[in-house]
Amino acid sequence: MGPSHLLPSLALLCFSLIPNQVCKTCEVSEENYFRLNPLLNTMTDSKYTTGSHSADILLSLRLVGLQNQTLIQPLSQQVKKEVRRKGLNLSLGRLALVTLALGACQTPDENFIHDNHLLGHLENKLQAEIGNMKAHDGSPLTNYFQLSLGILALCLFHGQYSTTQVAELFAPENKNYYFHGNFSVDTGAMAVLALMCVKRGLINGQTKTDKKDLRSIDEHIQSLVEKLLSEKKEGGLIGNTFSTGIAVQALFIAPHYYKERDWNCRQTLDTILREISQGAFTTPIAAAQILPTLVGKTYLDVSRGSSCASGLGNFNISGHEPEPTTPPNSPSNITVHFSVKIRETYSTTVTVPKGSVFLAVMEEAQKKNETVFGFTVEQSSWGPYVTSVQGLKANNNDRTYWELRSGGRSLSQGVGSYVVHDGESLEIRWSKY
Ligand code: B12
Ligand SMILES: *[C@@H]1O[C@H](CO)[C@@H](O)[C@H](O)[C@H]1NC(C)=O
Ligand SMILES: *[C@@H]1O[C@H](CO)[C@@H](O)[C@H](O)[C@H]1NC(C)=O
Ligand SMILES: *[C@@H]1O[C@H](CO)[C@@H](O)[C@H](O)[C@H]1NC(C)=O
Ligand SMILES: *[C@@H]1O[C@H](CO)[C@@H](O)[C@H](O)[C@H]1NC(C)=O
Ligand SMILES: *[C@@H]1O[C@H](CO)[C@@H](O)[C@H](O)[C@H]1NC(C)=O
Ligand SMILES: *[C@@H]1O[C@H](CO)[C@@H](O)[C@H](O)[C@H]1NC(C)=O
Repeated sequence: MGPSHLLPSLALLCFSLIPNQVCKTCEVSEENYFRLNPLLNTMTDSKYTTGSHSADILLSLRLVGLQNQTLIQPLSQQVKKEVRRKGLNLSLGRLALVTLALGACQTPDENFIHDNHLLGHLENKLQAEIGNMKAHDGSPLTNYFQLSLGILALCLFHGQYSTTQVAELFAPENKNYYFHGNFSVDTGAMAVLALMCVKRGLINGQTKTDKKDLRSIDEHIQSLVEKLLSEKKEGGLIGNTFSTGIAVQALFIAPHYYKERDWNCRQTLDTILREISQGAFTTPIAAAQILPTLVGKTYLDVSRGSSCASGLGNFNISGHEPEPTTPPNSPSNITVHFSVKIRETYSTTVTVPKGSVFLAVMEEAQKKNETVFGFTVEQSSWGPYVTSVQGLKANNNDRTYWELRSGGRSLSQGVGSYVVHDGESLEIRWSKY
């Protein structure tokens, strides 16, 4: 019996820990599945089918039990192709997502993991991250979100990892949980998922039990859950719109660590459903990260084959909603202020069509003055990520990055998604996280 059988399913947890009522209502009910359509449409939109997020989409669709092979098969091919093409150049987190996606729901895809020694590669990449932390003042090659994904994949598929190392790395005071001193909800939540899996392995005797490791892992989970709950916002979001999905997964899987009154799950669910209808999850990856949560699934269900059959099952994707009608003959322009801040601030004013995203503003500015506003992006699963401006490159070892800001606040979307407004003051700032 795998460790996954130790914890009762979510439904059973509800009976034992939280009044039945609360739990039943904290999942989208079948008659409301249509409210998930915008998510499924975004995730399966053919304009996004290539790209580095296939694993995230495949994992999400499999977790919610979607059986439509017309959708699943091309994604599965895409994921395998990515591994063959990029091989060991995949980051720890991408490799972990690939493993989770191919290993989910006990399909023949699982063989690919073993045939291509993905677990061995994950083990090596995890050690490389730890090596980098030793050489660079505790900074990993990537980040703690990816370390957690790596440990989660190793834990679920019985790879090798040291629980002592995990207990040391994931102490809640570690700087990698924080950006600018702010607790990163996404990072903390992913750590809770990984730690809960490791804890199950220890209790279950899957991994050799060391009482000290077990105790400290337990304390870490407790403290991280408290931090997550302290990031609860009015309306029930935890962190922001995009971190709430993973945060809720963490709270689902760790119900012993908080009291019922500490969190109104229903309120969180309702807010998310409202945001879906308002079009908040328009990038496939954002949709993929929230979807499992809404049907009560967590990444720990990956190794629970049976749970894949439930959920959305043969749920029919309704096909595409009519695109929101933008009046075709009004290409009106807007004017925005844009500046690059390093030590000095370099400013300009540019005109872009109404409805443009941040990236369009940067491109306009670049046309005006390549030296000052020249920049590079890299495609990532979330869209274009700004890697350099004026030739100055972000570096994980120094914890430097290009931060997007508007009117003095940090943005919660990237240059490819954030729609700019007339008269807005945008800034891209050389920052340390
Ligand atoms: C770690 C992280 C960062 C690190 C990345 C560097 C590092 N050390 O790894 C730092 C702190 C620098 C960062 C910066 C930003 N981030 Co960030 N980040 C994350 C986090 C926690 C994990 C990403 C990850 O490794 N995923 C797993 C791997 C396997 O996937 P990946 O695609 O290969 O990962 C790469 C990209 O995700 C990229 N990346 C990280 N953040 C962002 C944001 C955008 C918009 C893009 C296009 C790419 C990108 O860096 C990763 C490592 O190379 C996610 C949380 C989440 N829920 O996904 C937020 C998250 C993706 N970031 C987010 C945001 C908003 C940003 C910023 C735009 C913030 C800002 N105001 O400047 C900037 C990016 C600006 C730019 N230069 O283009 C949002 C995106 C929401 C959205 N709808 O677009 C998320 C979801 C956090 C949140 N809940 O708000 N981020
Ligand atoms: C891996 O990355 C390196 C450096 O970015 C590159 O030179 C090499 O060709 C890549 N290998 C593969 C198999 O993509
Ligand atoms: C950190 O938190 C403060 C206070 O909530 C907020 O004003 C600031 O924008 C946050 N910084 C970043 C980069 O998210
Ligand atoms: C989905 O559509 C198919 C064929 O159109 C139909 O047989 C099936 O019952 C539908 N499933 C659901 C859950 O509506
Ligand atoms: C499966 O997905 C394809 C592609 O999106 C779609 O055309 C087809 O109707 C779906 N089948 C069912 C039964 O939902
Ligand atoms: C918007 O700007 C473009 C390019 O500068 C210009 O060709 C176009 O006429 C402008 N449209 C309006 C409505 O001002
Ligand atoms: C770009 O801006 C810099 C600094 O303001 C200035 O020295 C340079 O002449 C400008 N180049 C062009 C092509 O306008």
